[in-house]
Amino acid sequence: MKRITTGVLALIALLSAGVSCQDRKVKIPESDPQNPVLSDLISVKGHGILFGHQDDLAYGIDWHYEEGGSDVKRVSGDYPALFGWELGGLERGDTHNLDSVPFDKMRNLAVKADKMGGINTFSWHPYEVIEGRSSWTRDAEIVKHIMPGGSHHEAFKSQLDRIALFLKSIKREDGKSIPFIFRPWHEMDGTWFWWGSEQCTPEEFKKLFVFTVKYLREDKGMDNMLVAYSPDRNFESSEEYLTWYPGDAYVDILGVDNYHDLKQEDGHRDAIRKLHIVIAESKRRNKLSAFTETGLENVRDTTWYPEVLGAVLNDSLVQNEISYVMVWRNDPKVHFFFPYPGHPAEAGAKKLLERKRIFLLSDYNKAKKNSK
Ligand code: BMA
Repeated sequence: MKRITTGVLALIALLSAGVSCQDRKVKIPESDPQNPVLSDLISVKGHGILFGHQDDLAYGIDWHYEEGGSDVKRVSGDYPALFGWELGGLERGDTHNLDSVPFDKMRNLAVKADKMGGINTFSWHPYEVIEGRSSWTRDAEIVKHIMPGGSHHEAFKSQLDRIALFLKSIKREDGKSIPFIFRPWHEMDGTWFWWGSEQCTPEEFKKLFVFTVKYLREDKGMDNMLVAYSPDRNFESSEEYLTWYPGDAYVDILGVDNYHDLKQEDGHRDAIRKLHIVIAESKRRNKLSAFTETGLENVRDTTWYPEVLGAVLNDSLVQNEISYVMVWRNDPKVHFFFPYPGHPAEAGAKKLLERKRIFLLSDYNKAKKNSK
């Protein structure tokens, strides 16, 4: 019975997603329900929230590029269901990203993640193309100069060409490029990136987002790409959340990044309230929703996983609607967001990941099977 209900629900969701796809102005052949990542996420929605970790397979505390390595697995016994990767540096032709991950290794690990049944999601902290400054450049007008008609538009397109070349080169054994989630121009409601709220207007930002997605999909043929919209937590209403929203044709997953609220006393209530806004908008638009980035730096509170993030993920609307939650990377030299064996927060994180409705890789693989 459960299987039949799940199947019917998935079919309804697929059909309704299909309606929204017809409204799209750009032709997105595989970003409709045929995209396997999209249809899998739709089919398991409400059964469990996928747990994700940035750079999980690449390095962790006291190890890097070890076969089978994963801090999430070392603590919980299983890999995450979602694997985050960072592209910053690729746009200028670097061989390693800004966190020293070689793109060749990233490609192999993303192929492995896909083969194991996981989902890959890519963030991007690009160097700007005018003077080559980092994403954290606050005192320069960049966006308007890289748009069509701007002085550095062609150079910006070359940056996107490099991104496309790499993402298309991540292939399955049958030669097909793997489906993935791209999350460009994130945290635009903050002031720390050159595409942030003080560095460009919402209109300029929307043009940047639309241009990026259209260029990658239409000119570069990246029809295997889902796109996530993820402001940081600086909104209190749907209107504020949508200030930078580029339009339904260019977004598949509505998300939010939120570290700040979950550092405050009782901040889980604020985080839940904001996720409810994200969920309401995603439902209105027949889109998926996600908690695209979170974490507590160096996991300095042992109750953070089971009681703080745990409280957010226990909220019934969040549990029924959010597709995934991703915590940030474990860099031994800079900062880490998931505990390692022997760390005081290990038991609490394990406890959260043992919950029935939090999906690690094998839970996700089982849920996909059951929904078919
Ligand atoms: C930030 C930090 C930086 C890193 C950047 C891109 O949140 O982790 O150290 O360079 O993300 O991954």
